[in-house]
Amino acid sequence: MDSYDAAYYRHHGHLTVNGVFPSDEMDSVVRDIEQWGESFLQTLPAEQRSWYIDGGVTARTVLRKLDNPHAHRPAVQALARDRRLLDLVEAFIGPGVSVYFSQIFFKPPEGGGPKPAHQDNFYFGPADPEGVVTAWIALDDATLENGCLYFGDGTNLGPVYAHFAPEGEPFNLQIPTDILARQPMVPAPVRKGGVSFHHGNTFHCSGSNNSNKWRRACALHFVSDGNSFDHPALPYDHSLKFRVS
Ligand SMILES: O=C(O)CCC(=O)C(=O)O
Repeated sequence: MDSYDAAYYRHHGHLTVNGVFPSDEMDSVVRDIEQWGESFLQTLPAEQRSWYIDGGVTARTVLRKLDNPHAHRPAVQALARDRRLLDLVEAFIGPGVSVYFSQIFFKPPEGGGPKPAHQDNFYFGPADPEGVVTAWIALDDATLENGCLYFGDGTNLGPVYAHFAPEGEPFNLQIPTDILARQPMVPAPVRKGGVSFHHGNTFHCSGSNNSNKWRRACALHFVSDGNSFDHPALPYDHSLKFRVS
């Protein structure tokens, strides 16, 4: 990464880097998470279905997400420790990093639902907001049609706002509508094997999948050495924090 990219990230709060991983490596991660997803779905308790099942218009029951793949799947753990990725992560938050939380997002074809705008640092509540960067690894091409991410340019430089949750969805925390209305959101398409990075304060959301293609991604939420998480909005399992450099 050159100094222009690092400056772009500091100024805009996000950066897209294509070609970090080859396509065939993404295919093997997809095969692994598909297997995991099938067994997870079979044992998913009824009260957790609304959080994990996609709320889009898909006729089938499809998972929306899976949590903490870095703690459960060696294939994702290998991505988290991969130097091709860590060199970029460390350029943003310095050497000595851990994965604090991670997620697989499935966004199925023809109806995978949107993710409302939010700031990761409201969810995580870090002592040092600068020491949180998400590496969103594209397991498929992410496009305008299949629901790529959108970012609020420069919102990394502003505050973390108190989020609200819709009735019956306490986990679906989002930025208040009046604040969001003042903030243009710019699309950030990324090719399979590319990585979209965002600062923990950066407003981001994703659209619906209106295509016939999957839009799967693995988000690794990296944190700096010594950062602490004293006011998380949701319960996170600190024992799953995974030191990678
Ligand atoms: O992939 C998505 O739709 C949402 C991603 C996200 O919110 C994140 O990576 O922090």
